Amino acid sequence: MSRGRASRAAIVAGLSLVVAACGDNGAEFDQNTLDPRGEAARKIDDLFTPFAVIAIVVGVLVVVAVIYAAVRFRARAGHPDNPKQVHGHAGLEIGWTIAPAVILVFMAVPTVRLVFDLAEKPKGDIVEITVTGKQWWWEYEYSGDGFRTANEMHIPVGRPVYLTLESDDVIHSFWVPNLAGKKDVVPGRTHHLTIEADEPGEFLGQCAEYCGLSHANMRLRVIAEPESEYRAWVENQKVPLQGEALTFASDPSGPIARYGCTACHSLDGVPNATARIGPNLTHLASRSTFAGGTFDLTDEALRKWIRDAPGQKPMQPDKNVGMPSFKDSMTDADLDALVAYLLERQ
Ligand SMILES: [Cu+2]
Repeated sequence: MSRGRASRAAIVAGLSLVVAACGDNGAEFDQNTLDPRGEAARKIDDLFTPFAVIAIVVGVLVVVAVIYAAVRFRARAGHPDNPKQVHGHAGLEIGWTIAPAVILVFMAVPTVRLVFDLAEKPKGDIVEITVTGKQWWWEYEYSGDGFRTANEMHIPVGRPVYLTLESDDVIHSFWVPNLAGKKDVVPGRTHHLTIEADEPGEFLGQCAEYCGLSHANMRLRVIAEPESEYRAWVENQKVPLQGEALTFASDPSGPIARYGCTACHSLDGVPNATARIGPNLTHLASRSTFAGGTFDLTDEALRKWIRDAPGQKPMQPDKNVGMPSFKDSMTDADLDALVAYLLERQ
């Protein structure tokens, strides 16, 4: 293969890898900040697009000028053709200092205005959710309704959702590109972010700040629903365990007690089962994914996970980060009972 062909092949291979990264994730909207589906994201996009045009125009002008100068004034035998020297030319110096400064001020004013605008707490009929970043999943507390869930956030369409962002361990970053900008989630600090969706749909998000081994497996979904469906979901989440499920989960000789599940996980309604190290499992069956949005919630995936979570997703149980492995300690019968309980009995 000639060198030209080889480099063309390399470029095509590289580009196809990049394009392959934009695969189908099962959600309707793949993380695309250029496809705004809510007010905050749209305001950012409305600022970004004209600025991108300005940047492209400036960039093209500079590149064309550089190429022109390089070609026009290149060294040629017998042709000195030196350009006229302009060093110290006051008019030019002032001109090329002021022109970029004017462009920058023109861009800075709306940018700063939007930064303050987006930071403001929305008024009216809003939803408030406290988001806690954890290695490696997201906890959502619907404080007004008194329940906690994980990774999949339900929001009502057309209502601003004011998020309070906190971290339990290291720095994370909350980002749902179709709905809003990115906001860091920093231990010891409280940040806020407003998201809002124009239409029903499932919007993908991702932790956007490297936070350890399973950073790439710290995904999230925002599920925007019409008000009535959202309310129905909230009412369902508020219901604690009852009946057979409560009996199973509270049984002091049952698998949940024997494997110490409630040392890390909450089970609403079960006495003392309020730990927040791992996700609240009360309504796990109502979610479509688990483990930080890493796996679809299926019988097989859940089985593998409970058996040996660190084998499924890089974690550090030796440092008390993530779920331990039960591969040598859990019986098949217990595993069957736990999976059936988590998937069916709720
Ligand atoms: Cu991260």
